[in-house]
Parts: sequence; C-alpha cells; structure tokens
Amino acid sequence: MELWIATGNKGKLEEYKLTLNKVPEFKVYSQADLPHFTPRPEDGATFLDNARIKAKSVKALKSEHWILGEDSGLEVAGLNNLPGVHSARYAGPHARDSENTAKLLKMVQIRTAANRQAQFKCVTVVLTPQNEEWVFEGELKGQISLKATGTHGFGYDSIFIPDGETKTLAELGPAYKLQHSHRAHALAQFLDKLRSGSFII
Ligand code: ITT
Repeated sequence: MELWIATGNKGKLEEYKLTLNKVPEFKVYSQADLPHFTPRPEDGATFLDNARIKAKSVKALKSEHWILGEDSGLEVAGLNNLPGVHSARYAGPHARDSENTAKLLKMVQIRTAANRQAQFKCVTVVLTPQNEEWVFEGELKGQISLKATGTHGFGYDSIFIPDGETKTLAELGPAYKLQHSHRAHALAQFLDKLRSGSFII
C-alpha cells in the first residue's frame, strides 16, 4: 500500500518516516515526490480545516492511495493560545524557524511562568483509498523555555520543555518525540485503527 504524506516540512516527514518505515505494509511518499504539485493556501480557521485542505490537495493527484494531511502548532497560554494555526508563519509569510522562535521568546519574555505554559497540537486527516475520512488528534503539554537550546528537531523544539522534563525537545532528541510528541500520539491512533481494521498486522 502507498501512504502519501501531504507535507512540505522535512522535519515532520522525518518523524513520520521513523515510525512508518517500520510498517512493512506501507511504502511512504510525500508531496516532494509529486513533480507538479502546488500546495493550496492554508486558509482554514482551525487545525482540522488546514489538515483537510492538505490531505485533499494530494488526494486530487493520488486518489487511489492512503493520504495523510497534518496541521500542527504551538498554543501559548500568555499569548491567548497564539501562534496556533499561524505557527509556521508567526514572524512573517516565509519566516524561518529561527525567526519564529526568536519572536515567540520576545513575546513571552516578561510574562509569568503561568503564561509560559504551552501545548503542541497536531490534527491529522487520513483519507482512505475508499474515500473515508479519519481524524486523529495529539497533544503535548509543557512550557516555553527562557532561551533556545538544543540542536535536534525543527520549528519550536528548541524553546519547548515538555511537562516532567528539564530539557527542551531539541535537547531530548528524536527518540523522545517518537514516544511522546503530539504527532506521535496522533500517529499511534492511526496505526491502532489500521490494526483494528486488519489493514496492517
Ligand atoms: P506543511 O503545511 O507542509 O505540513 P508546515 O511547516 O507549514 O508544513 P504547519 O502549517 O502544520 O506545517 O505548521 C506547523 C508549524 O508548527 C511548524 O512549521 C512548526 O513551526 C510548528 N510545529 C509543529 N510541530 C512541531 C514540532 O513537532 N516541533 C516543533 N515545531 C513544530
């Protein structure tokens, strides 16, 4: 079976592949494997809307296969749950990860510990070859660190300390995220559903 991941984010794709490459029934592709693919604007109001937009954009070209679209982001208590769906573009339309994290640190710097509480959210829309839609959600709670540390991962990993930990995700590394991240939680539900439907062993 082919599973197409509707993302242009290499960090996300690497994390999916770490788990999915161990599922022998699936061969994993992404939109980077589609030569004429143009992403649609992510103009939904919610993670679910945007995950659906992404999944459908690949479905239009690969309708007979499994498609997974994901929208994710960081919600910070002291910023009224921003950047949320705007996480990828928090510092501007083509912002780099370093610019987004720098802006976020600046915004929360003078705020209280309570305001530094945050959560990563991940909503995944899977479109099956039979054109069913399956939705999964994952969350990881923690807090924004005082400065960026660590070299692993992507996005806001260098400024996010999960609850119960003293290090950032960028210090904890891929093995930690594989077990505990918002993405890992949503993906585990997808794999459970595939097993319960006997799509995979
Ligand atoms: P696609 O839409 O092509 O999947 P994207 O990077 O634009 O790529 P999103 O719209 O879902 O993806 O934006 C999510 C942003 O939230 C992402 O760019 C990161 O900045 C951040 N983010 C999501 N998951 C993260 C994680 O596991 N670690 C760090 N930052 C994350």
